[in-house]
Amino acid sequence: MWLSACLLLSCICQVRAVWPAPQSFSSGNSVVWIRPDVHVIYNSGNVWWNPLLDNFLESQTEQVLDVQSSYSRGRRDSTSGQSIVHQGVARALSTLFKQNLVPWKLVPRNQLAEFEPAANSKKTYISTLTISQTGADNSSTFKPLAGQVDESYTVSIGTDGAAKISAVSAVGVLRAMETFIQLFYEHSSGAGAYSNLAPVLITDAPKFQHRGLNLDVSRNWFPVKDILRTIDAISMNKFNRFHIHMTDAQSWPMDIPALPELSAKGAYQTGLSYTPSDIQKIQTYANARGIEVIIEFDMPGHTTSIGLSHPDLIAAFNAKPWDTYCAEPPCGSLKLNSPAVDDFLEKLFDDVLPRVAPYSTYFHTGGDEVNVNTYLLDDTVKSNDTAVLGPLIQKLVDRNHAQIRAAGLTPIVWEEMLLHWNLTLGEDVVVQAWQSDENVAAITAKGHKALAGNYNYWYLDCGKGQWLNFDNGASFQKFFPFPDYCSPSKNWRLVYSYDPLGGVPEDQTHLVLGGEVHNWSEQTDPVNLDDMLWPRAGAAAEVLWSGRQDASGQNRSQITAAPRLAEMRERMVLRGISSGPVQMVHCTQHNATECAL
Ligand SMILES: *[C@@H]1O[C@H](CO)[C@@H](O)[C@H](O)[C@H]1NC(C)=O
Ligand SMILES: *[C@@H]1O[C@H](CO)[C@@H](O)[C@H](O)[C@H]1NC(C)=O
Ligand SMILES: *[C@@H]1O[C@H](CO)[C@@H](O)[C@H](O)[C@H]1NC(C)=O
Ligand SMILES: *[C@@H]1O[C@H](CO)[C@@H](O)[C@H](O)[C@H]1NC(C)=O
Ligand SMILES: *[C@@H]1O[C@H](CO)[C@@H](O)[C@H](O)[C@H]1NC(C)=O
Ligand SMILES: CC(=O)N[C@H]1CO[C@H](CO)[C@@H](O)[C@@H]1O
Repeated sequence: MWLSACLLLSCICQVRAVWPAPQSFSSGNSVVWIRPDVHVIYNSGNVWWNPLLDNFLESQTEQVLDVQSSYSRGRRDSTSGQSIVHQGVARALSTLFKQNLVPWKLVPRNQLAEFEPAANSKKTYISTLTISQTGADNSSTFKPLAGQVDESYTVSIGTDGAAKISAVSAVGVLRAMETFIQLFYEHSSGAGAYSNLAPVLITDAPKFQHRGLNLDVSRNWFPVKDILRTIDAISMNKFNRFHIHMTDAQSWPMDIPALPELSAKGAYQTGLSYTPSDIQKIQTYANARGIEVIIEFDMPGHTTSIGLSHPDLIAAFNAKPWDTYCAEPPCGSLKLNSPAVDDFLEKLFDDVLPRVAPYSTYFHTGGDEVNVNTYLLDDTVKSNDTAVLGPLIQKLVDRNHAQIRAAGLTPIVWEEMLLHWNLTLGEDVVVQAWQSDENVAAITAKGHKALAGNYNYWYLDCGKGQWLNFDNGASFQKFFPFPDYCSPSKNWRLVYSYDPLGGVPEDQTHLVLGGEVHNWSEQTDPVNLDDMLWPRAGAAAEVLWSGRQDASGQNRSQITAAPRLAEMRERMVLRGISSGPVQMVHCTQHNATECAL
């Protein structure tokens, strides 16, 4: 009965599971169950723990593992990676047994019984999961430059219940575990967790080295718990970078012990700022999930919030009419020819960089949307002539980047610094594009490493309409019905259609490290955060991990992606992420084929 049902529905059995798509995935339709007391063997053959019976998870995950500080204390390389694997496997198995999916939404209505194996049948069990890590981890494993960590892995499950994972690095094991748990469903009778895909053989590695999500935490305030939940969600989708657009004109939400007045006066409200221990917790929490946090201090524009505590450093502070002096109110920019600004920056970076550097290898110094007219009001410059401003911006960026390098970090800048201001940047500097695909190509043409993320595809904030209010006069008519500058909303299909390499000549594609999907937060706060990011960021995650094209060179199709993304969305919801739906249940119950056009 089960066998014939499965043959009948064998396509359903085959196409489901695993987001983002592995590079190579073969599977059958045999059922294997997994024991809740499954033993995990890691490398040397010693059985480690049993995640549910000995309450390992409860005792371990609250404690945030500080892998980098254990490196700096000189512990053996393997020890730290081993703890990361230990915790990651425990978290994954806990998800498998406690937050797993009963797949009623994935099969036609009232056919779950035909899809599920009989609960009282004789069961083949996975009783041991064998994990082999073939390489040694080092301190770069958890804060790599692009290319320094091997995230590849294999997963196999035999029809006899033999389950094996192999990876070069601890991070590869984490990626493998995310894949492994997606191969299982929860039985509706409570009989346990099973996979109906055996034999499974997956060989996988990311297409791009830099797979990021950028969250703006200045325009609206996000408590640490929302940040940590977002790190959970991005790790489920195999992202490896979390870019925090930390500071902007509107607020300065980060405590700087050497300059306490910055957040005391610049945060939206006393206390709505990240303490050094919050930042360390965010970074170590991310490291333990194979993610590197990249903090951005945007400058010289987008710095008005500094003026709330240091009015002497900021030109055109809250200048009006704002649209003459900046892209978004309140206006304000660091003065460009002021020794006091240099002293301030020295002190700021001296405080922050040593605290960030143990867990991260990049620091983003911003540089977007510099408005020339702002410097007409800068008493140290009094000019909007780019021939005057260019060398001053070069000096500011050189100063910052020298200090960043001295702290062992690598700078990232927005594209304008290279493409608009024509700055001379170090070879190490990564340039982040946002305005067009042509600009990604222009960055690589200049020999720089680039990050893609064209706002026409990968800006998740677009399409909510204007946040400006218009009176009933001419501007009301002109802006009616009030779309924002990048309307319409970028739905997951559009996000999925984007190729980070689009427009980049073949001989320069190696310079595209990957890309980032962005959420500017003018209209996002903790209440709608998950729905703004998911499932759409997941669509970018698959492009970055699996590539826009599949193994045969064809563009990946929405029709085959939709059922998998819909399943992933269900799994994310069970894991505490309030993702919006991919489609209506009718489509998900029919493998999306009924909803194909
Ligand atoms: C499910 O979708 C895949 C991919 O489009 C298709 O090959 C398969 O025939 C579909 N199966 C069913 C049962 O509709
Ligand atoms: C760690 O190993 C990677 C891969 O072999 C290498 O690129 C990196 O430089 C190493 N880092 C350190 C600190 O040794
Ligand atoms: C520079 O300032 C002058 C007024 O001093 C103004 O006429 C001109 O439009 C400004 N240039 C730009 C590029 O905005
Ligand atoms: C940068 O170079 C481009 C191309 O030569 C030029 O069009 C542009 O005006 C330059 N920008 C500045 C700020 O000088
Ligand atoms: C594949 O997708 C890219 C955009 O990502 C598009 O430019 C190209 O035309 C597509 N190719 C085909 C054959 O549809
Ligand atoms: C790099 C970048 O995207 N800068 C700005 C572009 O527009 C958004 C939305 O208005 C701003 O929030 C960004 O600061």
